[in-house]
Amino acid sequence: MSTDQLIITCAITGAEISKKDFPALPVTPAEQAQAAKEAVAAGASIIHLHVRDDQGKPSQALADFKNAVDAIKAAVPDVIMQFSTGGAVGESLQNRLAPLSLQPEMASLNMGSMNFGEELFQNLPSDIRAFAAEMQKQSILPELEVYDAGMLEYAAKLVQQNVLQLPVHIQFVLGVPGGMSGELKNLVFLLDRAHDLFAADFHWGVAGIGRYQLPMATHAINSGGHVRVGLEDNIYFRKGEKAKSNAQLVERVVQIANECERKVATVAQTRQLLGL
Ligand code: KMH
Ligand code: ZN
Repeated sequence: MSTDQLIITCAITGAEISKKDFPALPVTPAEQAQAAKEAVAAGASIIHLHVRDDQGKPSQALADFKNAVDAIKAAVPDVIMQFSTGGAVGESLQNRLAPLSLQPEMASLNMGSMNFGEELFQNLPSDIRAFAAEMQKQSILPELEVYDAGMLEYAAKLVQQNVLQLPVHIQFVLGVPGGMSGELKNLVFLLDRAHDLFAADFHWGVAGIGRYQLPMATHAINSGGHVRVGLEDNIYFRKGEKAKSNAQLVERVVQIANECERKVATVAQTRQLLGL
């Protein structure tokens, strides 16, 4: 589905980076609320959310999600929240599902197992179906996280089986060591396959990891896709220069979009585009 409106998602925290490695990473509810507020002011309409416990460790505990969500909602009442169900590598299925009882508008749905750096990120077919069923039950829109071509094929299979409904919303996550890299030809290939599999009945965005963030965002802006940026995916503003904040990464996407005459979607427009 092509649109002139550009949805910007900001992945403000993630599960892989620690505050020790990157002091500007928002990890407390207050820091996450401030980061979300700045990202939305800069042009983001969706916050992809991982949370931490009071030691700063990745957590899927309901109480930790609730604290973060309450703080974010107080700071930016209208923002679209997209909970991570991936969590940190090794988290149990049960824990990954737990925060969905807070009924966010969106949640991530990881479309397959893979090596994730040196670790195994496990998403068995039965896990994926369980996540999809829970999201459907709670009226949560799944964002299909696709790291590799086989995961796109599996998404099409789940549509055939009526486990997922059209239009699907796909996020290509490119550049994770263990998945497809963020080379342009990979994104072009994935988009081509997505058209074969879903005709025009899908929305897509791209999250380029590390040095792929900027080129992937630029390509999406120029080809009708949507963009995810944020410190979860990339902590550099440019080679050798760390990002100051999530908002700084969003601001650059907005600048490029403006230059390319692509309008940045408001929160209300994003809801309308994605049928939330
Ligand atoms: N932290 C990664 C293992 C998601 O949010 O659903 C998985 C991840 C994807 O970040
Ligand atoms: Zn994530």
